[in-house]
Amino acid sequence: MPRMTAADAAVAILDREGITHAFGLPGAAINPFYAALRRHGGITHVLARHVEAASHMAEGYTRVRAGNIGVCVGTSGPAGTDMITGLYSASADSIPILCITGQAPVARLHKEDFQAVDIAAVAAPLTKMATTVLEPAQVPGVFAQAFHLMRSGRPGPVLIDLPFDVQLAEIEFDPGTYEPLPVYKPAATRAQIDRALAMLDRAERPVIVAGGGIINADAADLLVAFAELVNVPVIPTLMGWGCLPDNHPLMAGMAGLQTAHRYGNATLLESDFVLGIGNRWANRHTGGLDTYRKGRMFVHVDIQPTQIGRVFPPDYGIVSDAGAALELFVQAAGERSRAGQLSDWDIWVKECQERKRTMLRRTHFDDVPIKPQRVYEEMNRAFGPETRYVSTIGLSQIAAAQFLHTYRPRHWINAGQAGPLGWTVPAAIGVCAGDPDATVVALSGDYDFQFMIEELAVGAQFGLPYIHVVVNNAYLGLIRQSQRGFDMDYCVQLSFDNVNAPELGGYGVDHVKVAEGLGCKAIRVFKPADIAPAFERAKELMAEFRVPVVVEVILERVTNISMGTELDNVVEFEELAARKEDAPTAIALLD
Ligand SMILES: Cc1ncc(C[n+]2csc(CCOP(=O)(O)OP(=O)(O)O)c2C)c(N)n1
Ligand SMILES: [Mg+2]
Repeated sequence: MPRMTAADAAVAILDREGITHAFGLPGAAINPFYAALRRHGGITHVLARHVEAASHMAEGYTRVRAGNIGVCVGTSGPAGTDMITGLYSASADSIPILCITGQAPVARLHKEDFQAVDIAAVAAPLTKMATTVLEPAQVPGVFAQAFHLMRSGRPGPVLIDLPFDVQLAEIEFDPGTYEPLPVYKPAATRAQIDRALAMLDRAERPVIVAGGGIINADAADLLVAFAELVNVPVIPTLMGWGCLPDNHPLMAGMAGLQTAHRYGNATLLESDFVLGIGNRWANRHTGGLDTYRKGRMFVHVDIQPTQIGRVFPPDYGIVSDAGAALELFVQAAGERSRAGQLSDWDIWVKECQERKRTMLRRTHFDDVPIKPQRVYEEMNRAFGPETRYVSTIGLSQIAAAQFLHTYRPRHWINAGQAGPLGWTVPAAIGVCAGDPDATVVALSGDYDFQFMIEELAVGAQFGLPYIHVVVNNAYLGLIRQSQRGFDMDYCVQLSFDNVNAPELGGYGVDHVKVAEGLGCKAIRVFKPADIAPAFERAKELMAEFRVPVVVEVILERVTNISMGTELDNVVEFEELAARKEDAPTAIALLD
């Protein structure tokens, strides 16, 4: 039996489980693990500049490809606590990441040791498992269990905390015969699917709400096949966006309070039946439940049994992996279709399409300073369907969801539920590491960008090029807008006269200089006509220098973006599109 340190065994298991990348930074308590990484030599390590960033890089890496699991590594004490936000974000969005931390030696855990914190207890509510391994011989079993848990049921993160002496202890372990544990995924039965289809059959105006579970299950093709077979419009959630292309005739728009389309909300409110697959009924999607539920019947398919009925009791619930359920939905609907037993919803589909064509928001403005809507219009023109967008939170993200287009699963990569500021730069770097050939375009408000701007250096150091669009209003824009309810504009201004950059006219931080200082390229734009050339130049710079390229767009300071508290009271602050010239990059044009 091969004898090796527990840290060597851990790294060997990472390899056997398909891990090729790790994001992190060393410290004294995790050095034995780094020594094992070095001896192994087969895992690419990306050195983050902040440990929280390493956890977000891991998340971006997981999200870009089915089967990926991002690994983040840090030392004891503050490194673990820094990664807590990443664990929260990953667990909230059902994304598996493995967080590995160093720890004080076992005998010193209760003796005021430097940087010894009970990280397993801190991480417990945010993970599927969080454990400090006290016995070296348990290390292989704990890692095997971690991968089993991350991949089984509703995916989510795991934390493994390794005391210094546990890492160094020698154990018997044979990597050659190591085998990943079987993965558990509940699957719907045919009887359950038939029951749901019978309920669907009685509906007059049905919709499918397609959640992120479909993307996690890598089942977007099955969703499209099923929707086409039954000819039922699809409303993706923010996490499900991209599971059918925005230009698909059955893409009815997103519904919600903020990240939604006018036509998506109108169609949801017109519907009388909702089949939710792999979704959570998150409140940013549903708004008030009375409005959301009124007059409609609900079927809910979810991989986690306890999700059924958690937000409201559905009329029928099915516990299933989204992919397993959709396979049966396609099979059963195919049989009904061949037997001529499917209802005809053609008129309803055409009504949904008409709403998609007519209920548009205006994007074409020529104002200086630039209105944000115009930026998204230019992005739609400049970036093709292969683009993987990465974003976090803010008016920037909300407007992006309203105006950008997504055509493929895993091409809208967003921290949907936790929305931690600072997520965007490191997540984009993780996406680039996970898919080096991808066209990656990140989008941040100025504040999100400033949170973890230092990570740009990681992109420059490791040759991970992407375009980062920064929409700068010198405001915590979303919070400024929500403070209207308190009749205040308090502690939300990012503007100041930068003594080194008077040309910024009071917009504060000189993002171009900071980005350049970190080894990246950067362009600043003040006028609408300069946005498109800036994007083209950014593509050239990215190709030439292989570093992140920032395009900063100086926006008007105050723009309120459409949002509301109920699906039927979303407030529009700008004039709506009246002619096709008002929204020239909308999917279905007004004419
Ligand atoms: C860690 C963290 N703190 C606070 C918030 C609350 N928050 C959400 S959006 C926002 C302002 C974002 O400003 P910016 O990135 O400039 O985007 P804008 O809304 O101006 O487009 C804040 C403070 C958060 N999401 N995350
Ligand atoms: Mg801002």
